[in-house]
Amino acid sequence: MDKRIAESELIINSRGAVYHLDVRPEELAHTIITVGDPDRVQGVSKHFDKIEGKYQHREFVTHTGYIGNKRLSVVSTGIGTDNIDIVFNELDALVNIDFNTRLIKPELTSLQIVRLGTSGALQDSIPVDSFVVSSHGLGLDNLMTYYAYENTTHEKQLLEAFRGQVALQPGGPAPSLFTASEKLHQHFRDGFHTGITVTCPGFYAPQGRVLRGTLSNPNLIDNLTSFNYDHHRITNFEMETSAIYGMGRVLGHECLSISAIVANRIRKEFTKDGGAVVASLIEKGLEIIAGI
Ligand code: R1P
Ligand code: URA
Repeated sequence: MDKRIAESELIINSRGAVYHLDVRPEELAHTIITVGDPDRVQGVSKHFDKIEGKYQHREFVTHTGYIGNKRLSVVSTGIGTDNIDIVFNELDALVNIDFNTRLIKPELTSLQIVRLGTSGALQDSIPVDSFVVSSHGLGLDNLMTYYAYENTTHEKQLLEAFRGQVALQPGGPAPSLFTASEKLHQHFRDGFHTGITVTCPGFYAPQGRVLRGTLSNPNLIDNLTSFNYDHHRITNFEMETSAIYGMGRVLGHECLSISAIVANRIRKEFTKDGGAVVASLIEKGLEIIAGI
């Protein structure tokens, strides 16, 4: 069987770079920070001691450089799990597919990937301007239904409890759930809340926000907030984490998602200075990541 990956499946541009990211294999570090907002990339790379290269195509901005001897890339994903599908397949291709032969490399590389994002808290006890590490990503989008993967026994138990406790709208999503990389999570305990992060396919109705549209599932937030299984609670909402953890499972990368809490949906509060809390998350996150 021809194992060569065709030009239509893995698109490499005239620069020899992967299509959406416009990054070449040698331009990517093996420790990667992902951020949603393209402008946040510079907010991370300004802390680098040396910048080796800057690349951009569409909303995907990548800066690669060094903190001390540690080589890092920071990549913006834009918003949503559909973008995570693109970014993660291309990051994986950059390290695990030979761009000359178009064959999967015999020795695979496992990347370390940490998301530094923003999020809304679903517990009264998690105030704005605090930080949450996602112990699990629970997807209410449908991205992971397109991939084959195995859940652990504990993940299956959590999913079963979720299906029993949280009613979703008829014809709604098939929830997916994945655990954070323990190798990365162990470095992010002090100063972080920890819990299950729910990943939504939108910012408004999918996160229970009402402006002028009417919700099909008005009890969603209450049910998520009161979910409890084996001391696991849902701490927050955002739009990428479950796909990051899911794609990490499928492709064999170590992934962790950390969020600055900019909104508390229970107290109905919003941060007074989103820039400051994100800047503080970046500083704290980089200090830890540079030392791993
Ligand atoms: C919505 O405003 C966006 O903010 C959050 C959500 O996940 C979504 O991407 O994360 P970022 O600030 O990292 O983009
Ligand atoms: N990002 C989200 O997706 N939701 C919030 O409430 C805040 C940030």
